[in-house]
Amino acid sequence: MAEKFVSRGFVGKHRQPDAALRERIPPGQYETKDFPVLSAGPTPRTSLERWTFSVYGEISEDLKWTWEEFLKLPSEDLTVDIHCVTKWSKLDTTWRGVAVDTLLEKVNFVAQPDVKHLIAYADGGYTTNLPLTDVLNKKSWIVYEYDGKPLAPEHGGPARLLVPHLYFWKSAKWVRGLKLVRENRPGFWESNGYHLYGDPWREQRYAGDK
Ligand SMILES: Nc1nc2c(c(=O)[nH]1)N[C@H]1C(S)=C(S)[C@@H](COP(=O)(O)O)O[C@H]1N2
Ligand SMILES: [Mo]
Repeated sequence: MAEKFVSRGFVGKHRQPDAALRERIPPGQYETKDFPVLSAGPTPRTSLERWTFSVYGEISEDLKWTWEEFLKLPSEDLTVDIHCVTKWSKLDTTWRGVAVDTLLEKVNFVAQPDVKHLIAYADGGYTTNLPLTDVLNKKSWIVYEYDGKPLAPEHGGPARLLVPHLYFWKSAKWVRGLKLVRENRPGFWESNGYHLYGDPWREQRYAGDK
């Protein structure tokens, strides 16, 4: 009995990560249980009374939500794996937030066929670029809870973008708006040597990586 417990709990779970879990770690990454903080500058502090979220750019009418309005939007709980370009991956992270589909619902993309990209803008000046096809169809969210609690300021609270299928630098912390644009222009890290797209499964870490 005791032996069986030890072999299953110790060898099975800790010594040899199960193949299904290993398959969820992209090439060149390792799994961490920690949640490292990576910020290019100080943590901005915007009060919830002054916080707004905007969708603007190449659209006929800008959209804007206050914090109170944002919390009333349909939200969902999600469990996803995240992958940082500095090589850590974290499995089964749990979040709550609003799908970007919900925010872009009223935008008439049929009338704007050239608008195929967006730039996420965050407090503190951070930006990152994304193709529209990578944020729509339940691929990205504006999240405000992590692990059942309000998102901590150092991890992007009150709200951050979450794009789990791309390297985590695309998940802009303290995000305040999405600007719809025609051209795919590099954001902050993309202008500083990171890949324009950033697919962890293709190891698109730096500009020039295929
Ligand atoms: N506004 C903003 N968002 C950001 C960053 C940043 O410096 N500023 N860093 C990015 C990078 S490089 C990573 S890996 C993740 C880190 O998120 P974390 O600190 O919650 O782990 O946030 C991304 N989003
Ligand atoms: Mo990163």
